[in-house]
Amino acid sequence: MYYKSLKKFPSHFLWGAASAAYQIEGAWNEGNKGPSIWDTFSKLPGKTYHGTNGDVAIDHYHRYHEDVKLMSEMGLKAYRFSIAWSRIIPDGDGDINPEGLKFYDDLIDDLLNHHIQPIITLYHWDIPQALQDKLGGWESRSVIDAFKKYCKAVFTQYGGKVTYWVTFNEQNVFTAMGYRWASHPPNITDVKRMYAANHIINLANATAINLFHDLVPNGKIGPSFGYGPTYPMTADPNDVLAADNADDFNNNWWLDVYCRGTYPALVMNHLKQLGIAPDVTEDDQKLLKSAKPDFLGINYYHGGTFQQNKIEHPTKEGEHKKGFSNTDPYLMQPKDEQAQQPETPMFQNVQNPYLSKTEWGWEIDPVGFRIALRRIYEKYQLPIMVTENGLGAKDKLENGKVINDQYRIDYLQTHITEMQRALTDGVDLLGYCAWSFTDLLSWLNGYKKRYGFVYINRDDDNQLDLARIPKRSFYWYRDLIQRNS
Ligand code: BGP
Repeated sequence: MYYKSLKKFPSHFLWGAASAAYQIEGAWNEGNKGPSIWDTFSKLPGKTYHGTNGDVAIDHYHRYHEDVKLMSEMGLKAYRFSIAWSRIIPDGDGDINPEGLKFYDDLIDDLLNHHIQPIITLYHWDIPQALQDKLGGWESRSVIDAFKKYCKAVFTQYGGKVTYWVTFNEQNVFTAMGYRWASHPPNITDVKRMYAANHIINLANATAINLFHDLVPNGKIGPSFGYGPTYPMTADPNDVLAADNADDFNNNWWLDVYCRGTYPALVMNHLKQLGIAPDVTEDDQKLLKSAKPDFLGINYYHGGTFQQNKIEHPTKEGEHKKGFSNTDPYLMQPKDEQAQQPETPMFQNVQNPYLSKTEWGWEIDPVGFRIALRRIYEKYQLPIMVTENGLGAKDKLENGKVINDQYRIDYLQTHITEMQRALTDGVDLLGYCAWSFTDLLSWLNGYKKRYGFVYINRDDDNQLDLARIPKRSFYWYRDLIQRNS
């Protein structure tokens, strides 16, 4: 497409930044808060980087006023944060905790007084530990009622003053990390259980959306999905097929349910054959169909490149006797292994030779951002809110007060330019929340992987003075917001 000039961002465009409760709040056992699964998991030996955890984090719980003041100095139009369920209902489904409600009331009022729109995430990975212990967390259908109770409490309390709400943050990420790779709580390695829990979370998502529409008729709600566009490694139709498969497994498996209320047929068929598909009842189908998000939240960091999986097992005659059923790559894996790794015959993830990477090996792909926004919008025709995008880097504090993070400015600048191209292409965009406003705890990488516009003076081992120091990118983003371009 050729344009004489790029379309301007609308005057109401929500330039924002994002965070999540566990990564910033600290005060993990204050204000009558109950423990969440992250409070417990982060203390298991060897699970997080150098044993880092969110006990103190960046102490936002006590310093939110200072943080909001900085947001206002920057001119932020929106701030996305999550509510810790275990502050509102410490044991998950019992009494509502007035102190928890008050904390977020004060934060929201402070934001509104500074003309910053709050965007609330209901669930950023921290189910109360009590529900994990009592019900088995997201593996039990009865957790849906508990989630509904929590949602009702916060919709009733804040629905009159907050327009934008996110249901679940990156369901694709926390189910895979939590139930398949045991690198997040609840520390499980079982693909069948992952698909089962994921289905229950879909039902909870639909329940929350329907409840919201009843209780907050003027509000807007949708899930935030961790999206990566899929590319074939070559024009070999087998690689194209592999990229399609990856798109189905990695993206459509969630997005189709959120936006259309149905699971993609091909993946479902594959999982059924392997005996690992979730149990979906007729009532479930009705519920999923009934819940329509008002917008889609998209977290974009990078996509993925795929090729046909050239399974390394030899394809000699008689191989099936040792557990291989055929020489077709789709059938030739040992059966139990295939049930644990259902994607293996479908695609293989490879490096993209055209892209550079961050210090943590994440591909840097601004054009992929435009591709992502266009593909999603074209397919689902829902307004999109970019709920996360940013660069994790090891920033250096110079002379005790300067952080020259030009690399972050370059990253954001190129991504925002591609977003503006997507806008010009016709994508309906509500806002852009950079990840993150301040530095914060990276779930598995501690405090040295920094994303913020504001440096926090602490490291992995020491809390230090937790001083807030605006980085160079802070002033750059402030100017961009002022110009609205
Ligand atoms: C997203 C999460 C965020 C944040 C971000 C950066 O997946 O929603 O909570 O952590 O990724 O990830 P990391 O801290 O692992 O670099």
